This record gives sequence, C-alpha cells and structure tokens, in this order.
Amino acid sequence: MADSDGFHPLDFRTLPEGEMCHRAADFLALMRRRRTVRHFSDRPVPASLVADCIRTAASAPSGANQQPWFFAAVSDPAMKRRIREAAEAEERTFYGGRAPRDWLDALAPLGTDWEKPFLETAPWLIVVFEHAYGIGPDGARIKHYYAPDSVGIATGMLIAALHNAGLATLTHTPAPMRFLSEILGRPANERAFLILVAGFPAEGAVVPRIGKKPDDAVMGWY
Ligand code: IYR
Repeated sequence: MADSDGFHPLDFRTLPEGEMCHRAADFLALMRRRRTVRHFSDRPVPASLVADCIRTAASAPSGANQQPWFFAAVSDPAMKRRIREAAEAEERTFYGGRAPRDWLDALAPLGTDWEKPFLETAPWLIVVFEHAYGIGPDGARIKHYYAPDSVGIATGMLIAALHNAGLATLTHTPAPMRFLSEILGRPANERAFLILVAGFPAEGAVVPRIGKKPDDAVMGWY
C-alpha cells in the first residue's frame, strides 16, 4: 500500500525462534525482579532517562489512537512537598476512618499507612493524567474511547520501562486526586490517574514477603 492512502509498510523484525525464546525468558526474569518499593533514596536520576521512559509509555496503543494521556514529571522539591502534604491529608482520613475495615485488612500485608515521605524523598513523581475528553481546534469537546483502559496500558509500559532502566517504582493513588490538577495547573479535561514514584530504593529497603499467583491460576490453554 502506498503512502498516499494513509498507510505505509510495517517495520517488523522477524527473529529466529531460539532468540525469541531467549528474549521471552530474559524479559520474564527481568520483570519478576520488579517490586513495588516504598522506601526511596534521594539519589538523583537524570531527566533524560525519565523522558525516554515516558516516551515508551506514550508509544502505547490507545483507543482510536487518541493518546488520552499526559505525564507530569515532578522533581521540584517545593512541588513535591505540596503533593506530599495534600496526599497525606487525604490518606489521614482514609486510614483514620474513611476506609472500611475489610479494605484496611486487605492492605495490612503491605504495611502501608498515611505517611508518604517517599513523595518528597524520591527524585521523581510522574503524575499520570487521563484526558477524559479531548479539545478540538475550535474548542469543542472530542469524545474519547477507552481512555482509562488506554492510560492503564500506557502506565504499565511506563512501569516496565522504568524497571528496565534500573529504577524502582511505586504506584500511588491517594483518593481523591483532584489536588494534583490544582498543584500542577492541569486543564479541566484531564484527571489524575495515578502517581508513579520513581528513583532508587533506600539503603536496606525491604518489601513485603508476598508472591504472585501460580501459572494455573492466571492462565488457561484452550
Ligand atoms: N491509597 C492508600 C491505600 C492503598 C490502597 C491500595 I488498593 C493499595 O494497594 C495500597 C495502598 C495508600 O497509598 O496508602
């Protein structure tokens, strides 16, 4: 098909099957070492590295290719402090009574509480925003398709990219997250989806002794 009809040839690189198997196994081993980290060091991370990981996320498939996302990479200490203060205010009410007992019981193995020092310690907070709707050149609203799903896919790719680059991450979702739009001055059509904390783990960081479900619980062959 020619360029003139809106299509061009696919750049697909066929690999020998042995190499395919090695790559699949190597990627599995890499991704199995990913852990959600809640103790971060203040060791800096170059913005260029974070930018490449965000570019990876922004390459994700999306409904009608609308790319309904914005990634706000925050390293400014004053802005991180404001985000921490607002998030902790929400979390205090969550842990202090808003969360039902069964939710708190489900979180107990993770050892979380209202205090979120990592929001200031970690070098980067990547606030992922979802475009609930688009804005046309004439200012009219454009309907978005599968926006939350698309942003979820992009966020998964962001987590994988950061891990692959040698960084630790934490998915953090203080609720409600409206304060993030205010602090970052984002427009009304964007909603905060999550905060991805990224950096190096603190010296001696620990993670909960929890595991993943076995193969037979997560996959079936038909
Ligand atoms: N947002 C709270 C609570 C929390 C909820 C879930 I679901 C988790 O997997 C972890 C934490 C917090 O960040 O502490």
